[in-house]
Amino acid sequence: MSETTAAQPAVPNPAVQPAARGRAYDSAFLRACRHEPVPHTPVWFMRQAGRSLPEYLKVREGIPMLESCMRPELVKEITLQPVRRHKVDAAIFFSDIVVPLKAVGIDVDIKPGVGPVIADPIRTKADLQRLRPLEPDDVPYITEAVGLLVDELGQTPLIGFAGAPYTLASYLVEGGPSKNHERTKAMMYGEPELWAELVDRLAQITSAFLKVQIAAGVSAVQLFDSWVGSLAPDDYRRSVMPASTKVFDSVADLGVPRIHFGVGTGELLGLMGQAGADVVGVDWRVPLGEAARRVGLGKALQGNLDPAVLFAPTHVVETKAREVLHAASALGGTGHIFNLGHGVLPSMDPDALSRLVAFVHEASAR
Ligand code: 1CP
Repeated sequence: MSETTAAQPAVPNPAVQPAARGRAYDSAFLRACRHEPVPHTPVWFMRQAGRSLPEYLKVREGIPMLESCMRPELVKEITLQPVRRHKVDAAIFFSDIVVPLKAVGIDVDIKPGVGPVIADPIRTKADLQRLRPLEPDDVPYITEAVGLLVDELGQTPLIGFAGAPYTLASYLVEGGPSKNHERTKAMMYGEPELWAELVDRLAQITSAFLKVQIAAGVSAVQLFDSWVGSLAPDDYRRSVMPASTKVFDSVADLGVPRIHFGVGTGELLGLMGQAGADVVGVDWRVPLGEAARRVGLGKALQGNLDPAVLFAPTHVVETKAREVLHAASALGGTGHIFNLGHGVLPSMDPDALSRLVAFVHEASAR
């Protein structure tokens, strides 16, 4: 089932203006976001910073996750680690999707081995009052850390990010990570007005958080809607898409490409394409050719090697990576950013990731 059936010629996206975005403007990553020719296919990995790297574990020792996100020098070091080690084409800012929630006063902690835990979940109209708008002054450490990084990264682009309203709502309503999102969906289906106000407030917080990062100098932004794949298309269209579109619209004129990513979103790709991003992230369940057909004209694609492939022998990783590159080049050879279909897993061998970067660069050299 798909929303769009047109083939996918390379069409430069007029929404991505050639604004002066600093020294990274001509990088392979930003060129690919804009559907321009590239010297090689750019590659980066979601969750490339973090527990797969011994140097990360070392600098994080004894520092709680959310505290580490508020220390600009530490954020700079952790963000740079995978760039130094793997030679990826982009850095992703080290932070977490719950940082802006903490910044507006929500009592949230990231528990080791669990993830974000909310002390008092948001479940009633009265609870919503605790979700006030985010102001730039709430996150001075973000502005400072982005500034340090942009200076240090030079021509390597820095990707800023935020959580999308649905995924943030799932943590706030459930109180923590959840498999079935039952309380979240109960509110979405059963109390549509309360739900609409919740995702609308989250859209404001997310927009403001992205704008702070853009003002400080990030070259692109990614909206993570990691858990939205649990919804049927009609529910997504009705209950989630307006809030995500609001976020994309709010940063449309700021000169940076907007990436939209979720997991298990095969049936939502058409709608996610319409929600407003310039680049759509694809997980490994949908081949890139089919994803392009569903997403529609003019959008670049990001993805989509199954992360678990990295646990297979090197020749298998390379065969599977080559399949992804072939699928992308069949679409016209522009507008592809190589990535995994979801994040790096903590138990992955960092050397396998470095080898994969070198392989993608070599196999895609034009
Ligand atoms: O102590 C630790 O090392 C905690 C592990 C960790 C890390 C390294 C968490 C807890 N967050 C992060 C950093 C992080 N989170 C980054 C920057 C690093 C990078 O990408 O290189 C990013 C982009 C995120 C975004 C994030 N946080 C998402 C969206 C991405 C995705 O993987 O889908 C989500 C869903 C979260 C919530 C979260 N934070 C941490 C965990 C373990 C989780 C997931 C929990 C769950 O299963 O619900």
